Amino acid sequence: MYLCEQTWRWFGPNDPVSLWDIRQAGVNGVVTALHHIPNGDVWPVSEIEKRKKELEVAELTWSVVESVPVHEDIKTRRGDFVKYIENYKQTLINLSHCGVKTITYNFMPVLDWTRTDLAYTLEDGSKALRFERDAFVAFDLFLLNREGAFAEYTPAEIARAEERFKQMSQQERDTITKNIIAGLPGSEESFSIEQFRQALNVYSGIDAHKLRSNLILFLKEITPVADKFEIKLVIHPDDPPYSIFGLPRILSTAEDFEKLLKEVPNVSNGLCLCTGSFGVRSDNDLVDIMHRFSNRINFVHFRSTKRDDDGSFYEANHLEGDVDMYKVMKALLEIEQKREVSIPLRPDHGHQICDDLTKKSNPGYSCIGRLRGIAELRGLEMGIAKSLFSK
Ligand code: DNO
Repeated sequence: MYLCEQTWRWFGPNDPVSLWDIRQAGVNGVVTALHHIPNGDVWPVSEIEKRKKELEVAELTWSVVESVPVHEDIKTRRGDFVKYIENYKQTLINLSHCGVKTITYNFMPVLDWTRTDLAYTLEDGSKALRFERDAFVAFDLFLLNREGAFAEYTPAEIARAEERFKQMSQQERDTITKNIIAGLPGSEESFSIEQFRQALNVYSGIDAHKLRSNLILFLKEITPVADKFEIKLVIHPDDPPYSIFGLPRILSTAEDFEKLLKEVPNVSNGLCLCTGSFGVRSDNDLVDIMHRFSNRINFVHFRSTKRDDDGSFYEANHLEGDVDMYKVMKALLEIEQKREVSIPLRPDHGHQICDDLTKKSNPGYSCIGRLRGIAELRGLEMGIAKSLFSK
């Protein structure tokens, strides 16, 4: 019987959650990255080995890299993109030499994942991450003052955002600004308002078609290397899965990934199925995505979101919200039996609960909240696996 490989994200030595905490969560595999290496530089073998040794102290192994960031010059195919693609290839080779073979990346322009509220209080007193559409539009229109932004929203959205903006204290305005542009964990980029405006401007001539073709050109260069070294590249979907700030988004639906496969059928071209990111769209059928790309899914983020009617959502407990975790887990286990592999999964994000509420942690990456998540998922997995597959 093939079960998932249980993993946990760790941000390196500065992560308030220790490696022993991770061991005690009942996990063996770690998802980590060399966050201290500037975006675009080659990851040297010595640094990769050093990280592996750090993990070994707690008898943990490096299962998945999340992420090797893709430099903005590669996404825009400007500036030093040729050099950065070569560096990317070398990083893949170095990781492979060290036995680290599953590599996550994303192709979201300028910003990685985005939330407006990092401490949304739920009824039971726990805190969750939230994307509030009105607050987001208010930021875009009245704090960022992005050129052309008014034309992208409906009159009703503008009116609601105006109202929302008026109600905000200066402190709330500052917090929203920071939440959106100062960089969430793992995003590797952080901007001031002025830098952010400039970064957006770089995309003025780049629509979804162009961005997609830049991604395809990038994949055509790196997948032969990945194939040769038996690396699994897994692209992380857009979060949230639609355009923000007028920027193109090209990995928000199953069709988006299908387009990549059509152009780049190489075996290393895979998907990180993030149920929380895809799940924000009601037109994404997660079980269908799971089966449709069964040979391409090589990493899974389990997380559930609860949608509002207006495009807002908050992160729910792992077994609640809009994602049917039972069906998703069942589909994943079926794929694993068919492929005869264990696919790494991690509990993506968690609430701040119990002692998390009084401690400092990376937003979304508290210890006890994620422990609740992995414990629930592990129980779900065992229940399904034993009832369906044990002889
Ligand atoms: C959020 C994460 C993202 C993700 C990267 C993948 O918690 O899912 O930071 O790791 O976008 O490249």
